[in-house]
Amino acid sequence: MLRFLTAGESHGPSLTAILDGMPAGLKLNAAIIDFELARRQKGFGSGARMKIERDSVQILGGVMAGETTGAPITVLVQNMDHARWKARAVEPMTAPRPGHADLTGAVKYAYQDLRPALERASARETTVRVAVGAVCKHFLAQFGITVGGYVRSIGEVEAELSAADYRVRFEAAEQNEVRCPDQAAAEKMRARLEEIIRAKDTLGGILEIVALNVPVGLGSFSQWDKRLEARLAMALMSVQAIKGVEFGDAFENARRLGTQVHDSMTLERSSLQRSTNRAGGIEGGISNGQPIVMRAAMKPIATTLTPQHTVDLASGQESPTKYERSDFCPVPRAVPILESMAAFVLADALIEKLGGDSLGEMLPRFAALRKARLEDLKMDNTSHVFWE
Ligand code: EPS
Repeated sequence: MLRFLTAGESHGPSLTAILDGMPAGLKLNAAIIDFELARRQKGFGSGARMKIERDSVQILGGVMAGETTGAPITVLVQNMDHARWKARAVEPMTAPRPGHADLTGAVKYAYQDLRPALERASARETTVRVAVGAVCKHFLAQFGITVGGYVRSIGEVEAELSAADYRVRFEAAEQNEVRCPDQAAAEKMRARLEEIIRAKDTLGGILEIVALNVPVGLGSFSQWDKRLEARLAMALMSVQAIKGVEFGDAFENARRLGTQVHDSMTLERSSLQRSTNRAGGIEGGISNGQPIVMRAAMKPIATTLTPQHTVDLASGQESPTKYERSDFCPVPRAVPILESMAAFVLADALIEKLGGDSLGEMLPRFAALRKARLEDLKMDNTSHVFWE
C-alpha cells in the first residue's frame, strides 16, 4: 500500500526519499516535517557533525496547495557538510572498523576504498526516513493514533518507569537531552555519557516505542508477512545499529508461566478490557487495541576514538583502526527514527485495512470499524460441519 525509498550518501550533496501511496487530502507543509527533523538532531552524545547540519526539508512533489494529492511525496534534505567534501581528494580508507559496514561492504561490492560502504551505511540516511515518518505520523494523527518513544536505558543505567502514563512519558522524555522520562535516571545517563566520551568510547541502549489508539484489526495471521509484529520488527531492525527487538515483555515472558503471562479479559459495559499488556498490543499478528509496545536494543556505535584491532587492507598488516569523526551515543536521537519506522508500518497497515484514496473516504470507514465489544462480536452459537 505504502512504500518508500531513500537515496543519498552521508557526505553527498543531499538525501532524498519518495513516499508512494499516501492518500490525498492530508494537509502537509515543511514545518510539520522540520519539527521531527529537529527532534532527530537533538540529543546528548552526538559528534561534531550535528553542529554543522541544520536539517530542513524541501517538498518536491505530491503536495499541492498545502495538501497531499495522492501522488508520490518527494522530500529532499541538503547536507551542509557536503561543501567541505566537494571537489577535493579524500584520504584513502583501508582499515575496516569491526562492527561497521566497512569490511562487508567492500567484499560485497568490490570497493577499492572503504568510503562508499560507510557513506551509504551511515545513519545520516535516517534524516529522510524521519521526513517520511513525520508524514506518516501526521497521517495517523488524523485518526487519533499517536506514535511516541523514549530511552529506557543507556549502557547499564536504567530508567524507573513503573506508573506513568505513556503520554506523560513522551512529554517528560523531551525535557532532557537523553530523552529519558525518568529525570533522575536521565542525569545519571548524561553523567555516564560524559565519562565514556572522556574515555574515548561509545555506548548503546534500549529504546521503547509505543503506538497509542491503534484500532483492533491491523495486520493479519493469514500469511507470515502480514503479521503486524513481523512488519514492525523488520522496520525497527532496519535502523542502523539496532540489533534486537521485542514486543511487550517478550523476553521476560519467556521465563514465566503461561498463566502469568497472558492478559486476562474482563467485561466492562459490553467492552472487552485488559488490565495488563504483556503481549504489547498484538495477538495473532493483529493489533488488539491495547498500546503497541516495542523495544529495540541499539549496539554501541562501531566508530570509537580508542582504536580497535583490525587489518589494514592496503599494507596487509594488522593495525589499529583510524579515528573517524563520529557520535558517541546516538540512542537519544534514535527515538524519532524508530518512531518514524513504526509510524510508516502502522500507516501502511491502516491504509490496507481501510482502503480509500483520500482522507475523506477513510475517516468514515475508520469510525465504522468493529471493536472488541459484545455488539460487534455476534456469535451464532451452533455446531458447524467445517470440513465435508
Ligand atoms: C555517522 C557518522 C557521523 C554521524 C552521522 C552518522 O557523521 P560524520 O562521519 O560526518 O561525522 O554524525 O550522523 C549524521 C550525520 C546524522 O545526521 O545523524 C555514521 O557513520 O553512521
